[in-house]
Amino acid sequence: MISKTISEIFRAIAKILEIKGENVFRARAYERAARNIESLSEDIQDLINENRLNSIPGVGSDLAQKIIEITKTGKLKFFEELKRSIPEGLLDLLRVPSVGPKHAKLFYDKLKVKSVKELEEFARKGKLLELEGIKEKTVENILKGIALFKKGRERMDLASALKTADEFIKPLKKNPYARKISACGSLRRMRETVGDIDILAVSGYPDKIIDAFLRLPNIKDVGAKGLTKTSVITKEGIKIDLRIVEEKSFGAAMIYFTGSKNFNIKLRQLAIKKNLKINEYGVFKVPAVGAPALGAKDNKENYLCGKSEEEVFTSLGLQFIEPELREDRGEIELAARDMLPRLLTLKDIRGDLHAHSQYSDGKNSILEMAQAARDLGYEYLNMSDHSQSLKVAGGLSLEDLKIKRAEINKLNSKLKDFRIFFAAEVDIDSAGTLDYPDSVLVEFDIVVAAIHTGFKQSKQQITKRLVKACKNKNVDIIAHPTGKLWGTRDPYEIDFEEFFKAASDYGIVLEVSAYPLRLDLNDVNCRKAKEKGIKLAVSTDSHTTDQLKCMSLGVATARRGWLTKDDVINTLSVNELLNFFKL
Ligand code: DGT
Ligand code: CA
Ligand code: CA
Repeated sequence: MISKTISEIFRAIAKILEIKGENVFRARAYERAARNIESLSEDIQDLINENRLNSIPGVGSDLAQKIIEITKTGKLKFFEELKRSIPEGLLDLLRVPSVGPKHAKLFYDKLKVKSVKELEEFARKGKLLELEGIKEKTVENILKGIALFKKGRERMDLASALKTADEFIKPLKKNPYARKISACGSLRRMRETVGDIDILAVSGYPDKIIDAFLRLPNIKDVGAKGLTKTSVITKEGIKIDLRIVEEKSFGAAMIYFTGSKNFNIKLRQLAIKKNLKINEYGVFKVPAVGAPALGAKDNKENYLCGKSEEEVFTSLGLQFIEPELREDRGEIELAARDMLPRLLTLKDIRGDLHAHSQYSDGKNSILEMAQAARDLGYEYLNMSDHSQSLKVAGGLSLEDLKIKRAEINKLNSKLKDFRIFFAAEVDIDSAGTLDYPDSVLVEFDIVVAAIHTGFKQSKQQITKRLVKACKNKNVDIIAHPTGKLWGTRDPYEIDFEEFFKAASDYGIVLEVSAYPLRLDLNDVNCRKAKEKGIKLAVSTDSHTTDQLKCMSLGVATARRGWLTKDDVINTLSVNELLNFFKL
């Protein structure tokens, strides 16, 4: 996970530069590069090998050199020197999202705060309030930030977990002793956050697999080591559990180590009702009273099945339950009646309804974005650049819009079998007013509206803004509805009852953002929205051609929210979509 190390170093550099009062643009450039490296869907090593580092927005030749140095040595000389120029503990404080450089310096200078733990103590004891410019609200936000910081240490975001798992699974796949290998646990369920990574392998030679696993780079500590399992900690502090089973137990073990704890408990109860016993080794007949007790592993006589997940589910009288559903949220009951929904798949997706180009803060031209979308097999792309007031993100003026519209018209007349929609991601301001007047909004093919400021408003105020946006007859989609940004920002509070009612009443489509740090709406809210009859759009919010590939994360989130093809509008063909939006 070298990209994580790189983005952490860049982010730290940005903060130190800011504390030292250096050029803010330089600091921001590091911050921006960090953000984009973090959300890469490709392996950064591939980019280096193919000399494509400059395809990352914000990465020029200077940063490219630094990236190469970090991948080669794990460190950056420039950063090591920079660190020496500020007091130690200060850097840790800066990792707390709600603590900016100015405050960190203040706490350090006045209170000698040297760690996050100390900061939390001072905040709780009211000591921070004695400092100039620190109000109750500031302290409240700092405590929230600390909670977020701690949570971020305990669990990781899904995209990072997938990347790390891949680093370990890929080489093992090539190992001649490994017959099968797969991730399981919350990662296979595609949960929005992952605590630790669980990997399962089939092999007749578990010791060979364990040896090969322990020789992989990026391992810091070996926690436990047994004959058929081991546990390690990576250099980034991520725990990985590996277990090796026999072929005949693979399906049973996959179910056991994938299902959430509650799912597993339900399944076991169901087995008992059917006079069966299920564990990680297989499904077994329960011997009659008086017969010898059932051992866990080598009970050859009573073994019924366990090789594949399908046969285990069948033996319990269940339909196959997709990993994303295994949370004990009613799926087992439906599987028993053959009534599970047929979940959305990546193949069903025919276009992306939220993307940015160079017109606002994207890295690529409209044509490049369209070509990349077409390469993914899509039929359309919604070019939703930011609206005018969002200056930091290059929001488009009315004049810019005219030029953009002309360019899209020209491209559409040239591109065969592909349609670019003229759109905008229009800011919903703190009063719920949209950032372009209706006379402008009406000109767009599709209007995506979203909140980008005023996150700290009350639940009531935020809900009012969203409802007001729903009522605007030009709004089609509301993007990343809860504003959550993993590790940085908790979702703002919304009265979902009221918001969903408005979306449903006014036919507003809600986004399931596939952007790795968002996944918003999340699984639970997807399902609630669907139950209210709301349609959803699974979109990537891409700022580069590369990010278009993150669609799979949004699809996974939608699947966890029980969504089917019919619930999601970007499974429609161009013509069906034109019809849907009455274009
Ligand atoms: P995480 O790592 O916190 O994101 O969540 P999981 O679901 O990956 O949980 P983990 O790593 O503790 O365990 C991996 C799998 O093992 C989990 O999906 C279900 C199973 N499992 C864990 N603890 C128990 C348990 O106490 N009873 C049963 N039946 N299964 C368990
Ligand atoms: Ca796990
Ligand atoms: Ca585990």
